[in-house]
Amino acid sequence: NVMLSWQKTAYHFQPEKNWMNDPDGPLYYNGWYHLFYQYNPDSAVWGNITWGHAVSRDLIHWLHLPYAMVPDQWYDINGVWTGSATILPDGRIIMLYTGDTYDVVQVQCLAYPANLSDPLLLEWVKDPNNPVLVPPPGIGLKDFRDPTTAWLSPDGDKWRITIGSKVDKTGISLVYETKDFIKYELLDGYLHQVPGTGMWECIDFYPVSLTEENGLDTSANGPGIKHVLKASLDDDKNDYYALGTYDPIKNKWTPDDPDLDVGIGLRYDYGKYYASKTFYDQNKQRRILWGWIRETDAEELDLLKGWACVQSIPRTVVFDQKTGSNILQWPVEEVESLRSDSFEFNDVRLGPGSVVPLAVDSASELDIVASFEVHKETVDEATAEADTGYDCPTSGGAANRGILGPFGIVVLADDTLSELTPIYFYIAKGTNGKAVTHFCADELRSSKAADVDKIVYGSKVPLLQHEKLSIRSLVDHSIVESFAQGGRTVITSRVYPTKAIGRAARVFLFNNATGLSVTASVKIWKMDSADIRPFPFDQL
Ligand code: DQQ
Repeated sequence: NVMLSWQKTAYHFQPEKNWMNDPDGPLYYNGWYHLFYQYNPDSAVWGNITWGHAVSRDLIHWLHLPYAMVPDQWYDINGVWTGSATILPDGRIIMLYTGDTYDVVQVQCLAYPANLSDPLLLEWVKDPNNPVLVPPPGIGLKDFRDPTTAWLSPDGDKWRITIGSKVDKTGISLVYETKDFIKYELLDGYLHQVPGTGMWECIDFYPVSLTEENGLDTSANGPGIKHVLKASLDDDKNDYYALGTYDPIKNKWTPDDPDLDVGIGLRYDYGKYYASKTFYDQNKQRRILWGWIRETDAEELDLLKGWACVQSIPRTVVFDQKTGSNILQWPVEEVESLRSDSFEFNDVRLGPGSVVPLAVDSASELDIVASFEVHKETVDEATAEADTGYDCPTSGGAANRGILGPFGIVVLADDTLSELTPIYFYIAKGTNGKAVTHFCADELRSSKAADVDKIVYGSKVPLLQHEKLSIRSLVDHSIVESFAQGGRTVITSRVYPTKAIGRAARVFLFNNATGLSVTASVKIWKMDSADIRPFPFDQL
């Protein structure tokens, strides 16, 4: 039975059933992490959008709570859409979200917890002044959504938010200033705009420290700080970010590198990953990123299985001090509490064309850390003959052999490799003649099932001299989240094996390069399932 493999994930957050999309208003309050999310109470496809709500002590184990907000007002009757939380210095919590009105206009609305002394923040009140913002002149009635977390204005007595939109094909970020979150003033110009990028959904805007490992409060600015601007492009359904500088007086953000501007440069994730949002975790002084990961099977199958979509394992986000040109994403340390039995394979030599099974069975829930040593001299010499212009998505996948790649791991495979998902590096020649390392995930042979996407994902990964190549992969039944070089390049895959499931799921090392030997060392942990309890729960 093919549907056997469509089992739910074991340690990724998802509702008990039905459809989920964007993470909303994540926050830490009084000992609990709160996650809200776009939810359809009635079906496994998008619609009737309501705010689901769950709480956790550690971002891994969750308690489902009653809906935080349902579409019950004229201004959000067509959907309580995406929004963000702001915790004010006096401890109040502000929730701003987009309402889709009875006549299908996108407006911004204000809500807050009914009772701040309830640590679970069960009940939410919509402000009687709603909607607090309607589309300004010149902005399409359906192009005005997803308010960000607020940050303090330079004089410190007002708050600013940004909201995504577009003018013709130019993606833009409008900025509003407010004292009370009820009355707003639209600031002149845009925080930023990029021609050709279309509608910007779910903008995120936050500071990162150039020198410290910790995350920063959303209002932080000054020397030693850069700002990340992220937009979710409605046109191609990917999350693009860029590093830059925020001038709060001019209210302008400028990218460090115009060639790597928002929407044309770097992505958070080169697989399935969208509508993400960060929050500052004041509990552990870190910035945490949540992202929505949709299914890549047919909609009929989602309806049959009764559920669709998961949230990523939350990731910490920091500036990459080594490269200076990207952020680093890494699964929150709490996920390591799920690690149980471990297996180590050290100094495995992988000659050209080798496939080495690793003695781990029931390999559907794993945390894998693998490193690969290649000899620099070999790479330098061979690069001259290596192929130029390699690109994971058009490469034909891991079966295609080059001089210096592919090599890496194979997950969610069965014994005979009739199903397999390779996660790998491929070294090619860049346009300047120097070696460029690519990081890919190949779904082409991931499933015998017909009605599922089978794509090769990936992109370049920056590498410093003398660095080993490294992969971290979180495998959870139908999802594989993979991080190269400590999180410089990330790929999330949804795969639906029909044979490589349960006890039959295996993991391999491979080297399909023709002109390169690599030495691999791998540590693998089996992962326990997360405890995600329905409401009402017996005990806390
Ligand atoms: N999802 C929400 C919108 C947002 C989109 C609606 C992004 O607010 O723009 O469910 O996935």
